[in-house]
Amino acid sequence: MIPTITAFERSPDRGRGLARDMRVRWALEEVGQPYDVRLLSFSEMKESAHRMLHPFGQIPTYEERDLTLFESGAIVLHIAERHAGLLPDDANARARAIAWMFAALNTVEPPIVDRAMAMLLEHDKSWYEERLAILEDRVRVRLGELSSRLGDANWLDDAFSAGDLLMVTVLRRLNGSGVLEKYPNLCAYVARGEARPAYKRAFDAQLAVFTGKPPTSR
Ligand SMILES: N[C@@H](CCC(=O)N[C@@H](CS)C(=O)NCC(=O)O)C(=O)O
Repeated sequence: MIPTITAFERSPDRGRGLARDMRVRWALEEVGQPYDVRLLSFSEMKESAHRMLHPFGQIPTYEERDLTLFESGAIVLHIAERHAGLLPDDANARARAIAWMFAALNTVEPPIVDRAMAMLLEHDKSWYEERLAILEDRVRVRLGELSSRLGDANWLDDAFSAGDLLMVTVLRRLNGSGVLEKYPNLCAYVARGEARPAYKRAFDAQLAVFTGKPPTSR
């Protein structure tokens, strides 16, 4: 059965791969699983029909037979556990890859999202510049630590895994910000992720929703 995910009918990022359905699309593309997409307006996301699937009225969700999931990390983990290609076979390596999934969403993403939210919602406040500096420092601390750990490796723990998939989608939020660019190995890491054919197919599919033009990379 083909799973169905939900995505923005009109994504605020204009389909540039920042909405969190991108992670799910990318994971599905990596494992070669076709999927359907149900597009939702902001008001539809808050209606009770969607809240039955997602208690917080957000995207993405994932439906497959009698299973409904929310939270992009949980969905990617589910896909990675059901298909080969996103988690190593070795039990210890698999546990480490899952640790990187949590690290991406729980340790690296929060300061990056806090910075983005401040830029979006607080830019007119008198204390904005001061707060932004604090938030950027927090991002820099995490990037510095991640950069040291990655070193000159291609991926976080040997082969590409769902941990890298999530980490790349998290770091991409900083593309062009001038913050990520201070860490050349992280920029190269993100570029490696973006160069994967599965990433490109997922990106094109998400962009096509916004432009209304069919994806080119299939
Ligand atoms: N932790 C959740 C976050 C989901 C989330 O923030 N989704 C955004 C789109 S990327 C959304 O639906 N925003 C609209 C809203 O919250 O009203 C996940 O990873 O799935």
